[in-house]
Amino acid sequence: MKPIITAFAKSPDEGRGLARDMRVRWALEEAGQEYDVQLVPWEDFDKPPHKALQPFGQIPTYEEGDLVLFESGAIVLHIADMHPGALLPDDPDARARAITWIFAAVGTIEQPVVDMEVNEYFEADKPWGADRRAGVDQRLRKRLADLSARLGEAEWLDGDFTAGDLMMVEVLLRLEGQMVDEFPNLVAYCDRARERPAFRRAFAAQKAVFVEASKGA
Ligand code: GTB
Repeated sequence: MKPIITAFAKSPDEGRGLARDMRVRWALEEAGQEYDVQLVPWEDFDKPPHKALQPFGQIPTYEEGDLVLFESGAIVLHIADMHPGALLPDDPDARARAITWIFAAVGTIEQPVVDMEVNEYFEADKPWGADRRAGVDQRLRKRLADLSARLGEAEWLDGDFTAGDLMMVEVLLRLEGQMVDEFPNLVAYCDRARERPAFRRAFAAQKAVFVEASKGA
């Protein structure tokens, strides 16, 4: 069954692949699973049809028959489960460790990344904005330093490429040209991942949506 995912009708990232449908597209491409995309305009995010799929009015979502999922990490994990051998190792311990990295990506690294973005967009002009930013930066830098130390010179976080790497790279790419550049092994890790044919296909697909949406604008 061909799943349907949702994505921005016109992504504010202007086709840079930073919105969270990109990680779902990438996982589907790694799994060799065809999919359809339903594009959602901003003004429809909080309306009933979309909110019935995503209780917080966000993208991405994932529909497969009667199954409706939201939360990009859960969607990627489901895709990995549906395609044994593509994104998670068979060995139970290695599989559990790969899933741990999915959670580390969304819970431990993405959380201060989002704090940083919120500060940039909504708090920078507040009297306390700069102080808060200093604290956010400090926490994020410590997280990246710890991740960099753990990765070391390894190719991937735990053996072969897994859904854990996919999610971690997706989070790190949001810091490209920013703090992640302080950690050359994390930059090289992202570059390696970006060379994967599945990443390239997913990136091209999301970019094509933005290019099409911009025509005549
Ligand atoms: N925890 C959820 C998940 O992982 O699925 C978070 C989903 C989420 O934040 N989705 C965003 C959204 O729908 C789009 S991707 N926001 C609307 C809302 O919350 O009302 C986040 C995003 C947006 C824009 C850029 N950008 O312009 O660079 C990058 C990332």
